[in-house]
Amino acid sequence: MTRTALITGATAGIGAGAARAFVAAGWRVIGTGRRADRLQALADELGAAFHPLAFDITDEGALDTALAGLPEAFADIDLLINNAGLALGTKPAQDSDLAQWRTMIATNIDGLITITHRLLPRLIERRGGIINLSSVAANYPYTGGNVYGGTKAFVKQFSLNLRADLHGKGVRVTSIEPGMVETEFTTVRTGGDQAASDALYAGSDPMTADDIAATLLWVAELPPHLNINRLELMPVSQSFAGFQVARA
Ligand code: 8X3
Repeated sequence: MTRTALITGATAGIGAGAARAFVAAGWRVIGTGRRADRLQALADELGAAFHPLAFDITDEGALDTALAGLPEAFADIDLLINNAGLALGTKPAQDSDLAQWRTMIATNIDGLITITHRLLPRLIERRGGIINLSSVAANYPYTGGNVYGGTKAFVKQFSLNLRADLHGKGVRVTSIEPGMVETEFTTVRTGGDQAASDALYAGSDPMTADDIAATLLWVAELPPHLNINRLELMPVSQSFAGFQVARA
């Protein structure tokens, strides 16, 4: 039986890679995002198995209208991949822009919980699954991570708490916590600084959107009695640094 995945943030990066991987594996995919032209390009590429659904995840009314208008062939959603999210800013908290903090919370937390809340009844009915894109930033503090890391820690803990609430319902929930993946993530974070993005990834052999897409598909296609609770991934070139000490 063909299964249907709804992937948020499918206009680029991990979300677009996941849309391609899931369609190639025989899934139907609903790809959501703000940029209708990018979703349409993906629809042109992937054909009838892909349904573009353009709306802003921070706009609850638009989200409801979009979900209500799903064609019948895509209405039975088996898997929600909460991928939409962003980091804005690299400055320490004391120099950060409050508006950027609020935008991250609106997308990474408010948008994610809203679509999850809306789809939970269908996912329970179909004994489906939820895969949430958290980050290594949920697990390790770093300078400039402030609210971004806080939102990703929320996503991780929300995932684990969903597991507890969904106990016995047959619904799988997974928190995926990637480290460095080369996508538009850093150009978005730096307000379009391509040189900063190139410098960050240069020579580091970072993970790719396709690496994470393959991981998402693996998690989704595991036998139904298995649940990956949390999965943290890094490129081999990325590891941990120590504490810092301020001296008088
Ligand atoms: C961001 C992960 O390692 O690029 O979610 O800061 S990292």
